[in-house]
Amino acid sequence: MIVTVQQHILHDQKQFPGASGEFSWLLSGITLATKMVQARVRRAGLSDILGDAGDTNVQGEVQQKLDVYANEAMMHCLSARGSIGVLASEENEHPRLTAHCSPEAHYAVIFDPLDGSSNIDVNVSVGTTFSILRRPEGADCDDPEQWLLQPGKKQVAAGYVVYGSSTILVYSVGLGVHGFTLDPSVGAFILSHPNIKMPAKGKYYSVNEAYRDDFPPGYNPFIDRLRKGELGTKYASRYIGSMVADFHRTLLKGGIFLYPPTADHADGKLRLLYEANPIAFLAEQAGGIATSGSRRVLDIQPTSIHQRTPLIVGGTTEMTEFIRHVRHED
Ligand code: P6P
Repeated sequence: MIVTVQQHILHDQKQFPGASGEFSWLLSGITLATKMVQARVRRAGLSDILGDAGDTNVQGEVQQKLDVYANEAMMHCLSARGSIGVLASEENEHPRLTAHCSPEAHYAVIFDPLDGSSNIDVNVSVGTTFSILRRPEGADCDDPEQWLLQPGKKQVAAGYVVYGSSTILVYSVGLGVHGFTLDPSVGAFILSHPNIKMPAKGKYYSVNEAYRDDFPPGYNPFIDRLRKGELGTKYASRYIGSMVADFHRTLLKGGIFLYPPTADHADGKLRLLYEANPIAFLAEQAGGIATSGSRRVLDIQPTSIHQRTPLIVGGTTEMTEFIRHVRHED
C-alpha cells in the first residue's frame, strides 16, 4: 500500500497532543522545500550552478550557489507556515522572525539547508537537516534566540533529507523513525523505511582518521579494538565526509560515526542545534545512543545558535564500548 509522507504525518499527528493540523502543515513546508532543492541538486552539473556564489556565509565558508538556493527555498516555504514564528539557518548569523510571529505561532525551525555542500562539485551525497522546537512558555517575538536555545531533548520533531542515489526523507516526531523515498515521477515522498531501528551492532566505523593524532585519550584505543576485531568482528572504515550520508548508513546498518574534538575544532566541528541535535534525536528514537564524548547530546543546554559540539553516535554495542573507553559525566 502506498503511503505518502503527508498521510503518515496526518496519522502521526493524531497521536500528537494538541497538534491541530498545524504540525502537518509545517512539515509539508519542509517536504516542498526539499523537493525544490533536490531538483536543483540533480542537475547541478548542468545548470552552471556549480562553483561558489562568490560570497562567504556567517561561518566564513565559501558559499556554494546551491547553499544559497537551498537556504532561500527553506526560508520561503517555511515563512509561509503560520504556525512558525522563528526561523534560523546555518547560512544566517541571526534568527529570523516570520512576518506573522504572533500568539498563534507555536514553533521555531532551525536547519542546515545543505550540509556537506563542499562535496557538491564532486557529486557526493549532501543533505538538509532540520530541528523543530516548541515556543517556550512566555517567549515573545522580540527574543527569537530564546525560542532556539533549548536542549535537544525538547525537540518536537527532527529529520533530514539525504540527496544520494535516491532522495530520502527521514524524520521523527518522537513516535519512532520513518524513511520516505521521493518518487520523482509523481513528486511524492513514499514510505519506504517504516519504523527504522538502528542495529545494536554493525560492521563499520566512520571517522576522519587524518586527525587521529589529535583525538583525546581513549578514542584511538577504542577505534583500534574495532579494527582488530576485538568486539567479535573486524570493522571496516567508511567515511564520506558528508555527515547526513555517513549517519544515514549508520542508522540503517549500525556501527558508529565519530566527529571528535580535533586541533582545529577543540569543541568539535558539527553544529549542536541543527546537525548534532536532529541526528541525536533520530538515533535515540531508533534505539541508538549519541554523546558529545562526555555527555548525552540531547541534554546539552545551548548558549549560542551556531555553537559546535563533538558528536559520537551509533548502535548500543559500539557506543557502550566507546563510553567504557572515554570518561563521560553521566
Ligand atoms: P572533515 C561537511 O563539511 C561537514 O560539515 C559534515 O557534513 C561532515 O561530516 C564534516 O564536515 C566533514 O569534516 O573535517 O572530516 O572534512
